[in-house]
Amino acid sequence: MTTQQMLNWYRTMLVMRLFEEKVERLFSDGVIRGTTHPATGQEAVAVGVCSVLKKGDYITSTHRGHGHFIARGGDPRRIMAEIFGKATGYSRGRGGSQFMADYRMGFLGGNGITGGSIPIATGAALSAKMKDTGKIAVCFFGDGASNQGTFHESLNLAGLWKLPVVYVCENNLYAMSTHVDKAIPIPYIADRAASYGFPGVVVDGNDLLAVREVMQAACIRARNGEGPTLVECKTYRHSGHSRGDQRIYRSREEEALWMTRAPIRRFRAVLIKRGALNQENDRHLRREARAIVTEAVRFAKQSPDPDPATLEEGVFA
Ligand SMILES: Cc1ncc(C[n+]2csc(CCOP(=O)(O)OP(=O)(O)O)c2C)c(N)n1
Repeated sequence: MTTQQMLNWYRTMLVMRLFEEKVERLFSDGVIRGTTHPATGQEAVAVGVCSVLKKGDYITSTHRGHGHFIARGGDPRRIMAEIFGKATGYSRGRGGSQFMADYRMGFLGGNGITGGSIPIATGAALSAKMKDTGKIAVCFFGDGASNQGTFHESLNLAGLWKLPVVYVCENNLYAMSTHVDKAIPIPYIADRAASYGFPGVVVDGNDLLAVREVMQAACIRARNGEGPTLVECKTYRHSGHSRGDQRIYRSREEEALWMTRAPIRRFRAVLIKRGALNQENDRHLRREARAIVTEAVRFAKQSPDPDPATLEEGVFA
């Protein structure tokens, strides 16, 4: 782990945060339509997880996936263009916020169906095993998704067949407005892995280096043919579930408490303590991150709309 790598992770978290804040503003200003699910506050999970992956490894994402894509090395310009519905977007403007993918880089897509990407990652891991490609699959999903049947069916098969997959549960305490304690009768989602014969680990999801450490062990297991791991990352989304959510189901005190554990500020403190970050390079990295997001918006705005003549392309019936 070099200083440069750590600074790159820090900058990626800044880009994720500024990107989400920008998207929220563009929606509330009516520049882009539809809805969006920001992942502000969950940056350390995405960056920590992606920091240990190899080129070609598979990822599946969720309805809250802009940051997953950015952390995996997706081009923020094309991610923004997709949210704008433009032809230059990752899904040629047809998917929008929740449905962007790039198969060439192994990013198998976000998913508007809660838990919908869990069997996709499991299938990708099965293909990697059958073809002996050495690739692994990583699957992001929320605490709510871990109550879906598809979660249990997927984990059962992955455990049975010892598939090279890491299940990453971003436990941000809420599924829309439902607190996890009202939905799950056990304290740790990670414990669910025991039913399927593989380890489950709980980690502080707001601590980038802790996430990385746990993921490193899980990926080694997967690559060695020892099978899956379920990693439960305890985290918190700073914003509402989606645009327009007034957050009446949780207290401002709870939010303030979690702000003290905010992942970017925490990682910044680590970098300062290690002598890697000072006022000057911090300002420089922030400026760079802002420029990346500004350029993404410029690119998206100037990109063409999809050609109506291509309307039926990619439509299967
Ligand atoms: C099968 C299905 N059921 C319900 C919904 C509506 N829905 C959208 S997001 C969401 C909550 C998901 O919560 P969680 O998995 O914890 O992810 P988070 O939003 O916290 O990231 C629900 C219920 C859906 N999209 N798909």
